[in-house]
Amino acid sequence: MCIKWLKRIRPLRILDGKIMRKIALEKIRNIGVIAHIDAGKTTTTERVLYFTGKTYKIGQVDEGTATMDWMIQEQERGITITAACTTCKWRDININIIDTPGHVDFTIEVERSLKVLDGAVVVFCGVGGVEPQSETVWRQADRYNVPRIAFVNKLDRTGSNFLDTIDQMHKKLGANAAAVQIPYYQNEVLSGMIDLIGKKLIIYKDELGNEMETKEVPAELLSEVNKQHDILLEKIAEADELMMDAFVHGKKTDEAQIKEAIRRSVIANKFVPVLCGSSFRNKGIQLLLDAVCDYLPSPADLPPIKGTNPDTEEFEEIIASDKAPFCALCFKVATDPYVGKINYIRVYSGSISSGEYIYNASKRNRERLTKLVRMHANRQEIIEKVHTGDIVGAVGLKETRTGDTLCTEKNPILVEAMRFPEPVIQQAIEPKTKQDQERMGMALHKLAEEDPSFRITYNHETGENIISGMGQLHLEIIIDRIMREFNVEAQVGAPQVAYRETITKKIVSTGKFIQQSGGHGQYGHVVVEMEPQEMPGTGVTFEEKIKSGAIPREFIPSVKQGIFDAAKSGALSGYPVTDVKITLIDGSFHDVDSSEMAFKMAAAIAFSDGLKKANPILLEPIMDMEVVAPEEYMGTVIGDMNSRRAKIVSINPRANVRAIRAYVPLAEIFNYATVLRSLTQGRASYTMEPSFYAEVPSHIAERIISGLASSGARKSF
Ligand SMILES: Nc1nc2c(ncn2[C@@H]2O[C@H](COP(=O)(O)OP(=O)(O)OP(=O)(O)O)[C@@H](O)[C@H]2O)c(=O)[nH]1
Ligand SMILES: [Mg+2]
Repeated sequence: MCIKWLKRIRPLRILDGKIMRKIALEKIRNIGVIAHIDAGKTTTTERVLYFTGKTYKIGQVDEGTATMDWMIQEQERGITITAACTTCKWRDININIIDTPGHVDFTIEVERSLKVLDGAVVVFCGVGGVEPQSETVWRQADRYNVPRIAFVNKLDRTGSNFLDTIDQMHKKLGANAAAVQIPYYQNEVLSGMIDLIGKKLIIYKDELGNEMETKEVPAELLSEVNKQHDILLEKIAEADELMMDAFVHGKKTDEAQIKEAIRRSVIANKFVPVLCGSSFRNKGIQLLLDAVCDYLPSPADLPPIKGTNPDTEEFEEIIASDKAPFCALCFKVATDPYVGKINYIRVYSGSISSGEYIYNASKRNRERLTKLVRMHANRQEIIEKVHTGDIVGAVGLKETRTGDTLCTEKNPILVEAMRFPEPVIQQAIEPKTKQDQERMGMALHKLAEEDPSFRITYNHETGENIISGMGQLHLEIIIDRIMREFNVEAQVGAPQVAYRETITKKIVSTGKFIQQSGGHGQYGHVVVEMEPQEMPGTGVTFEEKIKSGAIPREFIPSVKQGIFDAAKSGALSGYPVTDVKITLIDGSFHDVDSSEMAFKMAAAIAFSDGLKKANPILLEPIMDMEVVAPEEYMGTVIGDMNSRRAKIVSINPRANVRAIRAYVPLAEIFNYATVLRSLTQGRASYTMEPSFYAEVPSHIAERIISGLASSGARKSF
């Protein structure tokens, strides 16, 4: 009897020595926490870990004890830098959470997280409302079609306004959002919330938020609650047919029906329920967790993702099922001091065990998975097997990089790659000694592998290593890591703008690489059309329209390679070239002397010569900037902005301050934090993010090209 029973509950997998059964797909939620900087993402995630029993003590961002902000640089600065994953359980649902950074310099972390997540909790600050970076992450979530719920945080603070934040979500984000709760204050202290679906009051009984009591809605609030309840139903009806039908025909809907309608419309990405609370005061987290389970999709609820078969180049659907062939996407690479390189993967279909071989369809090679780990911020738990829907760490994959698809050799598939932002700022870095040079080489390689928005180049003219990234803070953190983690002493130049070059005229250019003086010669000849891209931001593209075999097919990839190599350095000042459309239209070859190398060289010559003829210009990054300052400083701040070539877009009142939105060239706002502090006695704040590239005015371009505007003071570390 006993043996039989034991057999029946045979474990399907072992987790760190503990017996665990495989989790049904419907019981999984893969969610991200996204928001403007400082909105309270990490504070909220720490509370989630506490209330789900994952941690026994609440981690505090301000004390540097947050589990999710584990990097020393995060703890010192009180900000999140790297997206951290963890897993917890609420009710019978397993939740994989990724806490993302809000600072725009680390936008790649949001981008890669949204790529693999099934749903998101968007946190808003109840005082700041919909801040610029909230708009950015919202647009990112739109791009990946990620269903979301909203949590308006910091409602304990004076000046916070829950309903106004929802109003801003309508106006600034165009979101079909409505409150499913409203905050409840007693003597101006946030003490609970009123659930608008069931129309009941939930009061917190203790500071830690462990005890809650459900009560009737106080009579004086009934009319407001009824009004908000009706608005909620109306908004859901806009997104859900069944609800619309009930609404139009005046049918009564019960609590369960309303919740089902919310779930359907959230998964369809047509509605955003808005919750409220204060993570710092431990209010609203349990209800947020309920909403994550009730409304956000499981991997089974979403339509299958599409991939391309690399052999046939045809689209194929990847079915979320353990029975389907294995397919996963590597979305992050990190180096752990003990485990070594960890590839974070999201499994879209099938399952795999440690020790098995996988096929990297992006690199077209086989690699062995030596270990599988479940990530808890920077800690790992060893697991034997991963299943569809899981987000885990894989160890042992030497060649696999961010964006690579892992699958089986029999069923190769490529999941659409993610977008990596272009760096806007660069800095020279020189090691002090020979030993430092070796260590720095290793450090730069490892860091670039972890972070696709960080690039390394070598300036042949000056003999300097140049590091490029998304902003001053990004490079500051990279330099700090090079010094501390890799023990490198280095000198760094002042941060400089990463300019770009482009062309303004359509031309035809010819490139010849012909050497025929005795022995085996070289013969490459290409004719290309070069024109400005219609859409800025498209980058350099290559198309081939060769007629009647003027260039044999086998040499076309070399032509493309030659062009992309040459595009790394422009005609004016050697900055990378962007937004040029190249069409290969003609050329010729020699039966014996033509080689891949000869065509690569010929293409590079055609491109470089063409650039000079096509009226090249210099482009600079323009930042979308918001300065929030008290009314009395408006004149000073605007005056200063005007002296920085800023174009002011809007000035809006916000609570008791004003928000100025402007486009400013990055070159004009280095170290703006210090400037703004002294202009406003520390009473203003600002955020900015790269928005687009624009032509540098000619008098400034001349100075940059002649080298006058780009010398930077050296800093030594
Ligand atoms: N008063 C109040 N302060 C809060 C609340 N939630 C977070 N904070 C504070 O806001 C600051 C930022 O909180 P974080 O949790 O680090 O914010 P974040 O969104 O993770 O920030 P980044 O990851 O750097 O973008 C900290 O000082 C928190 O203590 C809240 O509900 N009320
Ligand atoms: Mg954070």
